[in-house]
Amino acid sequence: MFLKLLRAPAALATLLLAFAGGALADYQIDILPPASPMAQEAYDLHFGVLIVCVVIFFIVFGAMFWSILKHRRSAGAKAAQFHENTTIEIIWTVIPLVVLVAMAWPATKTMLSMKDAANADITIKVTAYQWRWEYDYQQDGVRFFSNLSTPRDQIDEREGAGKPKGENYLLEVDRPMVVPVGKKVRLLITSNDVIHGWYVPQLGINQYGIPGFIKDAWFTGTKAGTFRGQCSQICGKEHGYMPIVVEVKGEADYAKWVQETKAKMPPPPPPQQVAAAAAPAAAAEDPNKKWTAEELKAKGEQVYAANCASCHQATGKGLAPAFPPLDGSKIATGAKGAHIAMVLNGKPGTAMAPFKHLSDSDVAAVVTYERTAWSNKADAVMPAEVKAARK
Ligand SMILES: [Cu+2]
Repeated sequence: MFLKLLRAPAALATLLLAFAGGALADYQIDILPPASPMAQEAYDLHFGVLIVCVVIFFIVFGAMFWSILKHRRSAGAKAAQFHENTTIEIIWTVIPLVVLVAMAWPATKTMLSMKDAANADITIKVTAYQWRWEYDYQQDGVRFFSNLSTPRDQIDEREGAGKPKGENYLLEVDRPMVVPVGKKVRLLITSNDVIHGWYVPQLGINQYGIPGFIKDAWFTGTKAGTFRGQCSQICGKEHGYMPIVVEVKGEADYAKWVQETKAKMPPPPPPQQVAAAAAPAAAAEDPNKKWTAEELKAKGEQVYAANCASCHQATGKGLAPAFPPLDGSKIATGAKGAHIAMVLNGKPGTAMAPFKHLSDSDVAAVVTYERTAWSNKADAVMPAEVKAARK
């Protein structure tokens, strides 16, 4: 009878072993192999903490089952009656505390280094759209959209099962992000419409793209290869159709890719056009012109739009955290002189650049505009005052 009972589990175990050797070998039981230092640290933390959990599991359940068996009533055990054993209470508080701190310490270290995107070799601005990604290489001048490339007839299943799915079904794009191996890549992640998430598990990055904010993340590709991910925030009806593909290449291959991609990009606007856009109405101006407050304000609005609005925004509300609001700010509501000096000289150590290159009337106009729009001072600043303020 007893042997008969054992037979069924034995057969089941044999079946499972057969699976493990054959069919199950095709499956990944592990998480994806890490391909960046941060992903490696996350991977090590994952298994480190898992081992701690398993050890605790065996200690706790071992003690429990041993106690149940050893001190069972049928064996004649009598329950001990004691309360408030201070020593035991201290021990069972201190041990878990030590275990928790021992796990939190390396986890916090990893979290902090994940956020340290300083000293990067390459910076790429990543902008999310419904439903695709845009990559803008800050140093190399390459900028393009990356779209899902899985054919629609593999996706549509309105009539029958559709075409057979490809190997990288819904995880393939027309133009992947390409980066050189071994270089620190800083990503500036933002969004154009709703919240998206730039998530590539093997690179150890899962970062929200939030409209109006720029969040940074970094990775260093430790090995060449193709790494795939997806948008990780439900962002609308085609959320599942905005995959991410990152190709990590050798340095020479990367340089070649930059050249080829640049050649395919639309030509930049001619320099005269850029200069004209940056300084409207900078053309020949009578230096002795007598300005009215209204004229300065109107001109200032143009100068502001061309030079200031990209950071401080057209509304004057700024763009947190790098670009403070002007609306009601200390500078806009404070003394004229400090305001003029800020525009002329900028603020060292911040994103505020000096605007010395603007003409006296441009600076006077923009200061007048800012003070009229975002302070209740409404005082006009004349070009002569700017001239006097220049060193
Ligand atoms: Cu999305």
